[in-house]
Amino acid sequence: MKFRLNKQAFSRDGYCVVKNLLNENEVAYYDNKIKKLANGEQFNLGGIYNAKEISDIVANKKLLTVLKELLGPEIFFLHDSTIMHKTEPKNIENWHRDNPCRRFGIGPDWDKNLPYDVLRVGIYLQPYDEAKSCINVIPGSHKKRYTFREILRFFHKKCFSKFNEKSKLGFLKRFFTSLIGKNIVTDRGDCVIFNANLWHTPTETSGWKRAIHFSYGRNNKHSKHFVNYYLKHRTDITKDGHIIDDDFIKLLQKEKIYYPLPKEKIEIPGVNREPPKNYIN
Ligand SMILES: O=C(O)CCC(=O)C(=O)O
Repeated sequence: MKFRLNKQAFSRDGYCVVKNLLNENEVAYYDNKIKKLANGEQFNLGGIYNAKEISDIVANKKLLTVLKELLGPEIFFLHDSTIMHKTEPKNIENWHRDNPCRRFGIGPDWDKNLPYDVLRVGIYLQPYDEAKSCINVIPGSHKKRYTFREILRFFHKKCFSKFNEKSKLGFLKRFFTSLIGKNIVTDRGDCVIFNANLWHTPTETSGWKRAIHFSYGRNNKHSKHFVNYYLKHRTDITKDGHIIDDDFIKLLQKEKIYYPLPKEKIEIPGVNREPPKNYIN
């Protein structure tokens, strides 16, 4: 099956949508497995290797074909992954980046000579009619520090960050959210691929949201830092790489998408938001 990709728009905006990446049978399979794993609870499982019945999704042939179109013939799975079974509250808007160096221009992720190319993949399993779930992105924010939307995001954060689910003026916050970012509607089987350094946020849902997120990159320093960040700095999300299941590693090796697990934690300038003293990019 051939998916239509606009590579020029992907490079400019930092995201693309692959409608119906998974067919009905695949959606039903993964959806049921996640429902069973979650057992009716809110659930955000870090480490897809913890869920053997669904971990093969990272080697889905159609997905790998699309990713190779975007990144080139040699791609690697970068070891962070989350399985989601949750509802998102009202006023959830919390734009963030997923790369290690989140402040624009600070740290090796922003090296002008090697454009950032770690990609996040979100695969959604719930019908939009049921969950009303979107991912909201700020197009172009992976490349530009200041855009009109970015300035609005700054004011949004200053004015609305204290608004919680019960705030009477929450509608104002939601109105501004729709001005700032682009709401991408997600339906059963859809896949959204975005640069890990693109501002994005989930939006509120009206029902259970089931989704799987993980990342890919090329063999370069961005992938090296990303893997090290998630396995050695963010052990709150992923457990230390040493416990990754052997069968999962064999699957990655068979598909030639295995990125070596790091032995040591490395320092990544800019990773803690503040630039280190005397840092020059
Ligand atoms: O896909 C979504 O709805 C949001 C995912 C997200 O925020 C993330 O992966 O960091």
